[in-house]
Amino acid sequence: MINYTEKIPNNVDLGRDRVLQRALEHWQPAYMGWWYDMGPNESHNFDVYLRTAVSVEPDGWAQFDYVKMPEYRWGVFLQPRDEKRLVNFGVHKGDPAWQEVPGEYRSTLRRVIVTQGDTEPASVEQQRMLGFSCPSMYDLRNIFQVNVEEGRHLWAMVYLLHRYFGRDGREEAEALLARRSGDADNPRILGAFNEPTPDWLAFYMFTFFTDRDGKFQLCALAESGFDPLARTCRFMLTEEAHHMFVGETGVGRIIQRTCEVMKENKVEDPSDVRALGVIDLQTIQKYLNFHYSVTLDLYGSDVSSNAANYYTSGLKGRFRETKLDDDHVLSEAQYPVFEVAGGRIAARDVPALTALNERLRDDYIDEIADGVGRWQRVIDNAGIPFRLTLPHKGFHRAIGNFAGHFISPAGEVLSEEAWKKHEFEWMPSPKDHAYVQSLMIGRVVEPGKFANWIAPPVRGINNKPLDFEYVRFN
Ligand code: BYC
Repeated sequence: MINYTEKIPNNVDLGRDRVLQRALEHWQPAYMGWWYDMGPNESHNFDVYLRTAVSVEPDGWAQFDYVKMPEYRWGVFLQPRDEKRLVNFGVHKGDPAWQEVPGEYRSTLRRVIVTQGDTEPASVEQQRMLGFSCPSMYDLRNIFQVNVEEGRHLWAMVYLLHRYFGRDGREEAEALLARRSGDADNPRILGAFNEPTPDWLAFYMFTFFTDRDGKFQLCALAESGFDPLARTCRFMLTEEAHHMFVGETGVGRIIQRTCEVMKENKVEDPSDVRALGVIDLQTIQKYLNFHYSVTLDLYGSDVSSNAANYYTSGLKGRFRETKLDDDHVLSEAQYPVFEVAGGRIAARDVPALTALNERLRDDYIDEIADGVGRWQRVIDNAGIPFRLTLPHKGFHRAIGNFAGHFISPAGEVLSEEAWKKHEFEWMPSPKDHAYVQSLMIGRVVEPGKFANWIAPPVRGINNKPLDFEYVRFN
């Protein structure tokens, strides 16, 4: 069970390690300072119907109650230790999993943990203004739940930094509160986390696409031979599932509402659809193209010696590593990556070890395709002849083999000029953004009411009715 009687709730017996406890208690006020500055704007006094983990077991989510977000009990929760766990891949395969950081991997491991940790506060910063334009109290509560849990994920990484990396770790933990999403001088580490999330369609796309990168990266880190990292990530994954649910159902509900309005009014042309105050399917496709492509970049270069080193040293595995049926060393295996050669996109086999970023990206794409298929069914069920498609994975990429090339969503290699001509047929234009923004001025917060551009969800949170007061504004 999680101990909530301590200043920092935890299930790692923090009280036994006074030095660590003091270090984290020292970081805690800095974290609170960051939350007050960069957490959801003007929300600090709201009572929000949040869930809090009471134990790290799968059924440990029973606790729902009103909480003021600054009083959310952020803390340190790891999945229980399996004494028999081994390093399951790479050159140390078969050794007992490490309970301390191996000296030779210290800086590499610290870097991976910092990169993971950096995304968590970044996403909170990106979303901090959205409370002002929420489509319902239900949705407002959901974004707040996502935000407090991202804050908790930051705690998870900061615990590892403080506990296992001494002074360097403490400095990195401070730096995590100093960088700012989109800041010109001190930005967040990875590209997608410096993009604005200006509206709710972007928020749902982000939680569908980018939080799912979180899932896949956490799954790869949950295979780590460094056991505390693996155990931390396992528990973070249980929190992540709700975020992706918010994204998938959010976009699904927008599509559903658009389809309802199109059918009722027998319109198909995007300008007619917009005149009725809902988001046309063409704009939804453009948002999809944008969020998908910037998220694909988060997997890093297609061919990466960093990724090979992470794997060989046993620090970061593949998706579902222990379920895969091979040697878990990858000394002989090959994997295809794509590149632009002679004006065309062609596959080339490379050593599988160097293609681990690409492989994780491909695993991710499979899951994304299923989700987009579920959105498509909403459109099909309405009898509307529109197809949502995933663009080619080379489209609009800034990292890896496709960076610097101009690939159309269909996968043609174009000149820069030709690509630019079509840019705003494929990606949201300033006008598209302005239209979506125009729907989202002011918030809808009467219990049970939803903005015109989104359908209500099928059910409420924790079996509460849709008109439940999920947020009390005081
Ligand atoms: N933007 O060898 P390469 C989440 C850099 S999301 C900017 O390909 P590597 C969440 C790279 O750092 C999951 N720079 O990279 C979601 C390297 O720099 P140096 C976050 C980039 O190391 C929603 C250089 O390019 N977790 O949790 O194989 C809400 C060469 O790169 C980018 C993780 O990412 C980029 N997109 O792979 C909240 C897991 N990509 O060495 C939370 C930890 C690459 O030249 N991170 N670079 O200075 C990693 O495993 C790896 O750092 C990456 C990159 C997979 C991201």
